Amino acid sequence: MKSIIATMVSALLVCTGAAMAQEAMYKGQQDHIDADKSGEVSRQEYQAFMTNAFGKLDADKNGSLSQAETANILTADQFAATDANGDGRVSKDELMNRVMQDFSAADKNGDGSLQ
Ligand SMILES: [Ca+2]
Ligand SMILES: [Ca+2]
Ligand SMILES: [Ca+2]
Repeated sequence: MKSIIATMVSALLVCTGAAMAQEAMYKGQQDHIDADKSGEVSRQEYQAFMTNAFGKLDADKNGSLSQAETANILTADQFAATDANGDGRVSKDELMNRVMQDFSAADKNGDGSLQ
């Protein structure tokens, strides 16, 4: 059974992923997520897209995201929640951990892809 805190964290994760997906849709990048045009986004496709997104967001190419670099997609609270070790920067691992948890939360039937 999920605790209330776990449920709230899941809700936050979904919000962040949804915001990123919306951003991608807005920029006409949905084809980039569904790389093989199967009509579904697989875990691999999602991971590849988010890895690419990390590279684009990391404006100064220092390997981590500052709050300023994520200002368009993360609120201060979302940034703090993603910054697992609390060092004020979101590393690639921290982002990937979060978005892949988000993927799992969104994959309600557990088949490893999002329709
Ligand atoms: Ca696909
Ligand atoms: Ca950076
Ligand atoms: Ca961090």
